Amino acid sequence: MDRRSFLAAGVATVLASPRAIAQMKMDEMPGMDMGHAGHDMGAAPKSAAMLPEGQALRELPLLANEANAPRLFRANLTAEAAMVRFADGLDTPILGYNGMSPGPLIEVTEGDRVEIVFTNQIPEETSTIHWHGMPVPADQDGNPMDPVATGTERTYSFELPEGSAGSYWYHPHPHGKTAEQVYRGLAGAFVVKPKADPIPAEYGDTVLVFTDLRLAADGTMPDNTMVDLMNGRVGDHVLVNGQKNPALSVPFGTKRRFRFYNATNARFLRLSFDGAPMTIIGTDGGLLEAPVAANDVLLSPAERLELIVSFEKPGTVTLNTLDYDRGWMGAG
Ligand SMILES: [Cu+2]
Repeated sequence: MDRRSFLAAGVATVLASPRAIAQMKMDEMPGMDMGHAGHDMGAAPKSAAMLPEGQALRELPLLANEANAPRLFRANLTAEAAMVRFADGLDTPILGYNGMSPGPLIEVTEGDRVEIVFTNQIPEETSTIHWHGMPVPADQDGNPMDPVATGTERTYSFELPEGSAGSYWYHPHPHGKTAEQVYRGLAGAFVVKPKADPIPAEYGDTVLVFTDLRLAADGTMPDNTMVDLMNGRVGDHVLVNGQKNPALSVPFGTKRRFRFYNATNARFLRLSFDGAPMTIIGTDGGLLEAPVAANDVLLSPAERLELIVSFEKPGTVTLNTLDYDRGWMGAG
């Protein structure tokens, strides 16, 4: 056996359980509770829908650059209704960018000019594209004051300054509909590469977008409940690039670069590889000045991390989500 694989596995089911939701722990600051021993939680979906697991990890398709000029990235993104198959035999209506969720991966280089023609084809809803964390002018950042009506388009254009390399993402930000449009599928990764990358190219650059899916037995996504509105929406399945517990094979004895994106609405992800050392090399703000070795990492919603993982031995390595109590608010 000369290949080594990892499974991105395990829903931290305690986060979705009624008992956890009934707790009132306002004194615990989210993000501060790194001390307690985590454990591997099995998946226990509340719905009857079964998702296939163990499929080969889908690489996010790149958004093609249609410009043929240096330092210019020009492309089209359309927000639209689409149909996907998460569970065997069930079609799920979603919203997707260019028909897919997560949306296509945007990859540019610092210093590039970016022009994205955005078309809103969501029936009867305004939308925008917000460039999360990116240094873009206020009139280009897709804020709720700048809605794009259904059936219309607008071009977002901005220049990414030197020093802006990092892991960002894009998502809608219309008034009153942001969370819903995101959980229905509208979110994508936006990577700004440095001109001179200190990380060796042979480590690759694999983007893992974690989303949180709630699926009814008929394959549809249920609307938000009152608890969702209070606590944020937590689903039944953590997906990685739209798949449940996908597998990736890499040659052992190699190092790989990953970008983790927490694109869930309200789930804190504590992630750990069993048996493969992790080194944090970057955060929301781009590369760190010095790498930090870590046994596990915590990603709050919307947060990103860049990591190097060292696959030293043959065999299977599992990426687990560990128990994390973020402190729930509720009536119990
Ligand atoms: Cu955002």
